Amino acid sequence: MDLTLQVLVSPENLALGQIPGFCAAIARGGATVVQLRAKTDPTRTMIRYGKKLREATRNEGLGLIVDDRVDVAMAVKADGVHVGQDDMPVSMVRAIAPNLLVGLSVSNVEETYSARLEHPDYLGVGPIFPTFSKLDVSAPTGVDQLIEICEMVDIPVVAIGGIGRLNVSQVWGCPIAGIAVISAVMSAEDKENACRSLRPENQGPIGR
Ligand code: TZP
Ligand code: MG
Repeated sequence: MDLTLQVLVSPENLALGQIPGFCAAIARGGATVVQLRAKTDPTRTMIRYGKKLREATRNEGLGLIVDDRVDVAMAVKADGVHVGQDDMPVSMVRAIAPNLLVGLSVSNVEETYSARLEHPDYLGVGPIFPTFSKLDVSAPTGVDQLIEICEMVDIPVVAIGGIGRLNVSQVWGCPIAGIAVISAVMSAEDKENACRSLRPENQGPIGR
């Protein structure tokens, strides 16, 4: 899966009826993956929403990852699931759902030591910068520690948290496979251009 640019959505920031137009717009802007991250919605809402996302992402050539919920990921035929430090261990996800790509979140070097032993397919690292989009976040990882983490693993690293147009070039300066964002795209009026402005090839000489 191309992990370059992932956008996190939920019924709170994207209405069900907007899903097809949204997926088309972000795909034009260069997004590669959509992640369904719905912390408070009932399972049935997630399924209905996730099925709509699956249809639209498939039409636009985008990947689909579901946060936390292995059952929902399987039910909507997502490509992957993203688990955190308190979620289902990677080995158990694999036992239940051998075909799902599995991402695991870490915030720092210490968590990366144990994450390596879990053998996820990719690592989500963050929050890189301070963010208002997640309440229970750890201290910001920072760009220097992000580089250190990239050097500790031989799997793709996806940076998340507080990433926007003004600081994205710093992150693309690290040996990462991709970035994941909420507000930089979901708060923008023009979501296509918001995605375009985050792509590595659009960062000028400081970026990658
Ligand atoms: N995990 C770490 S930070 C974060 C998540 C889900 C929120 C990212 O949102 P934003 O608006 O891109 O900072
Ligand atoms: Mg989680």
